[in-house]
Amino acid sequence: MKTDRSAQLFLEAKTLMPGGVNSPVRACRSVGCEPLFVRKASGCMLTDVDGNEFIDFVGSWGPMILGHSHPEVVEAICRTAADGTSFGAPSPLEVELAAMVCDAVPSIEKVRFVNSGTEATMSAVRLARGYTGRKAVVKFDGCYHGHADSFLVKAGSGVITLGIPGSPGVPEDIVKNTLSIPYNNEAVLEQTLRNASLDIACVIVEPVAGNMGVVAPAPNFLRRLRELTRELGIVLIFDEVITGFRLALGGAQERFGIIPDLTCLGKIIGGGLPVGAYGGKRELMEMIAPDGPVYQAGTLSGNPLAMAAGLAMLNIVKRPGFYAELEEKSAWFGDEMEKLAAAAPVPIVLNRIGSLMTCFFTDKPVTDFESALQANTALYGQYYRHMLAGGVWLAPSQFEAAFISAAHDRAHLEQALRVTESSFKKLMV
Ligand code: KE4
Repeated sequence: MKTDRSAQLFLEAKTLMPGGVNSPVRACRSVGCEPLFVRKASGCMLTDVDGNEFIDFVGSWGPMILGHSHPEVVEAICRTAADGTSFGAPSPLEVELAAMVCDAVPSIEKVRFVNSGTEATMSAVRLARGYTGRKAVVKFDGCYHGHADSFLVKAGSGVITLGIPGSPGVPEDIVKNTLSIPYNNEAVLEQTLRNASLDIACVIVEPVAGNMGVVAPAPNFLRRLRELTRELGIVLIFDEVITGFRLALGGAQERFGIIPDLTCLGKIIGGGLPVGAYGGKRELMEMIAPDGPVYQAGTLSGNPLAMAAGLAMLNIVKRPGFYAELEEKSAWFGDEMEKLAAAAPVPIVLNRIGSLMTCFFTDKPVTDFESALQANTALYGQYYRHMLAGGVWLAPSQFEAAFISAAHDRAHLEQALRVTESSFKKLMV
């Protein structure tokens, strides 16, 4: 595969930006190759600057549930841009998108738009601390909630991909208020939350983990978490930046029937433009300035261009049958992948929920961070490189998700299965 132009761009990029990228995982360090630079994308296909084409299973890490350059999304962006992109003043489109989010997400009575998932989660934690007057935050090993200081404790995604233990620059007295405990472990959860000395403001959780690779909640885990936090007056925050509008119109909380106090959103609600959001019960959200004393602000929050992209995308995903069709296609693909994994020369465990999946190169079930870390990342690197050479674009990390979109048709998925079969056969321990 010709990659001269990407190589040239990467050389220049590295002189201008840390690692030559604007987000660490894109540097492809953990899969033993240099990143390819993308020129354009349409539907489920990406085209790099050397003209190579790939079936895309990253989808910009989740936003592209419709596939790239969906005509209705592009049209909405172009039409809106002609009237101005950001005013720093209220505009009708944010009211429309807020109404749609409040209508779709069971826990959200009021919502505040921000510009990224990180802003959403850090603001939700600040709100929980302001509401309860308590300091401690409980998160789960392997879950990633963005790069705000208090979350960089045993975090997933790029933090574990790059083997960064936490991060320099995060003062000890910030992270001393963050407790990270094992995902899916009810006993440790109960013991921790009942430890009154811990002064816990909130628990933040990915209701389905996507940042240690895909790990579903154990059957009773979310229910127990909801019961305990309600009993102890601890704010329960669902970080649905990945799962929101992905696993159902109402996200994981609709799929599992567990309603948190606050929900964080991102990715899909921006239609590919930078949008995050946090929302929840009126009583909590009215603590946020200017109604209440908990401060949070943002120059580009709610800007009409991003709102228009999000509205266009949500107007399509809320159409009857959208999730049923995505679910059926993903289940079929997952079943075919299971067959290939069973026939592979190395042990592979496939975790899938809805249109999210991860192939773990391990022989044991992956139910938490500890078991995810048993995966053979060198084998994942081989898999990644074979798939890329075969024209399939995967997450450049064992600890991420693959995303199926509405744009992945049967022909593309069958092609991806053929490349997977040949890639699995080439794997060598
Ligand atoms: P952003 O600040 O990157 O918009 O969102 C942070 C975030 C919060 N919560 C969850 C559950 C997330 O998955 C994320 C970001 N996801 C990663 C990939 N797993 C973004 C990719 C990247 O960091 O480049």
